[in-house]
Amino acid sequence: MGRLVIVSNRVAVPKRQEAPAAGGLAVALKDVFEDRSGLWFGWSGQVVPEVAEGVKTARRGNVDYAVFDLSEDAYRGFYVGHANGVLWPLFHFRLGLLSYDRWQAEAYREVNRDFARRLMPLLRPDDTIWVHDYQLTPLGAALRELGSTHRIGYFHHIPFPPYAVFSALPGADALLTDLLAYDLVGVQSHRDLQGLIDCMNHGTGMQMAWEGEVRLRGRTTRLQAHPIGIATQDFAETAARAVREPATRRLVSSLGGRSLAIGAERLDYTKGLPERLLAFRALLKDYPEHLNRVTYLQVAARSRNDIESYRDLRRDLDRLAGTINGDYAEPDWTPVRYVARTVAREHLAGFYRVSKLGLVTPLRDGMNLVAKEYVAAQDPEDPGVLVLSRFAGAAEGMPEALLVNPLDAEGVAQAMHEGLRMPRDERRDRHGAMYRRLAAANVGQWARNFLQVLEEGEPPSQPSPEAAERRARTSSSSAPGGSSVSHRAGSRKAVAS
Ligand code: ADQ
Repeated sequence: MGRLVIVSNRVAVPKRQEAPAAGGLAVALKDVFEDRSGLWFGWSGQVVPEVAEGVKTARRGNVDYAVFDLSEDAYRGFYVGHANGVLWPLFHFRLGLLSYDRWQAEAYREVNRDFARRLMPLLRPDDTIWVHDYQLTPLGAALRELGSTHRIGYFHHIPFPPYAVFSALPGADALLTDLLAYDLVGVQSHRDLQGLIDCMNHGTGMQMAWEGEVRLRGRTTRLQAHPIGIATQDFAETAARAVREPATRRLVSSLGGRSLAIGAERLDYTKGLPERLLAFRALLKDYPEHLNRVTYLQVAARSRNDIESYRDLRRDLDRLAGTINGDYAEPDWTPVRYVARTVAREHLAGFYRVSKLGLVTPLRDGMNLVAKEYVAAQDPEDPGVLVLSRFAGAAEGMPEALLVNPLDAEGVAQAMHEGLRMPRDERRDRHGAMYRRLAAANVGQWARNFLQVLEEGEPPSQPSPEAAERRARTSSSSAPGGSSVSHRAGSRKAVAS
């Protein structure tokens, strides 16, 4: 078997004796890298005045790491400007926050070409390449330009909107066509797959339907949903241990017997933080029995501070938390505890476990791992309740959560109220169903499934019932003209003319 080459925007080279990072891709790939060797390639996270040729390398276990630095201009144009100032809001349906600049769009493409130029000399003929996320969408096409004939897969971690939204991006169709350089394009949910297929149908002139395949110049590109998971059992064990640790015990004793509601995320405008604070205020206003009985802990790790909309968000949150506390606090009770920094993973796991409510209410989210971690962390005998935005990819696989529209403060407050009063049997039933599903679909399995389809062309084991239903519907409607469509068992294939 050839090597697995992972390409991600930022690469943290582990210190020599370090265990793999507790979260993220490193955990997903841990098992994969036990059986095969690999190369992990990407930006070092460093910005330097003089960028050197080539890459810096290090070997850890079976994996070679190869990283390079970015210049200040590349960092501003590619990363801050186009990736985070244009693509991030675009993919999260926030057109009003887009600040497009042609120079930055060109920097984005140039940095992708630079990734390709530096990677090509490191590749072996039988390598499989797996590219990650929106910063690197055009990388596959840039590698093909340089002659790569490898199997290349791409996983898109964030939502994929329909074409009516996506086409707001200048050069939208070129970016969609770039996706056809991949052998497999994975997204998080069936809703995202629907968006991606809608974009492909309108933006590339090719028609396809559910679990689509597109053929262009002899290459078949598959488009599929591969919902990412977490290391479920591992996280559950960490949480069970963490309740005995001082950090969790101190938190519990500080509550003075009150219930705890928790939210944890990066400080990002997609996560619905101000809306959640407003919903908590509605809880206190509409259901006064919770006054002085429930405390809301919000842990929000600062991120992307050099983008204006993130600084504005920070200011809004500071003000809102202050106002709610000013209006509702008692001398012995602060309704909102707001911690704007990262918290050690073990502590977070313990905090989830002692929280009666997990509040995960993004306005849009590819998946949202916090929702899964919260469920994994619960005591199965006396679990808390997850209040979950229907706009998180996680909602597709967690129908037993209390699903809410995060923009409806009173509706979210009602769900919080219901969660705080939910009988134990019902909590156990809902939690058990979600936990079983999470345990069966952990993150190592996600990586193996994706790679199996990429390397062996096997379809994913079971389409969701929703997808099967939609597929039945779409296969009975006729495809518009412009490309030939051949029917196969359960899917359609589009061939570019
Ligand atoms: P993110 O937008 O970063 O990821 P998410 O999936 O929730 O969002 O993952 C965040 C991770 O950071 C979780 O493991 C969480 O425990 C941790 N975390 C959050 N707040 C923290 C804090 N204050 N301190 C310490 N740790 C904290 C992107 C997409 C998601 C997709 C993932 C994975 O935006 O939709 O689920 O990639 O594909």
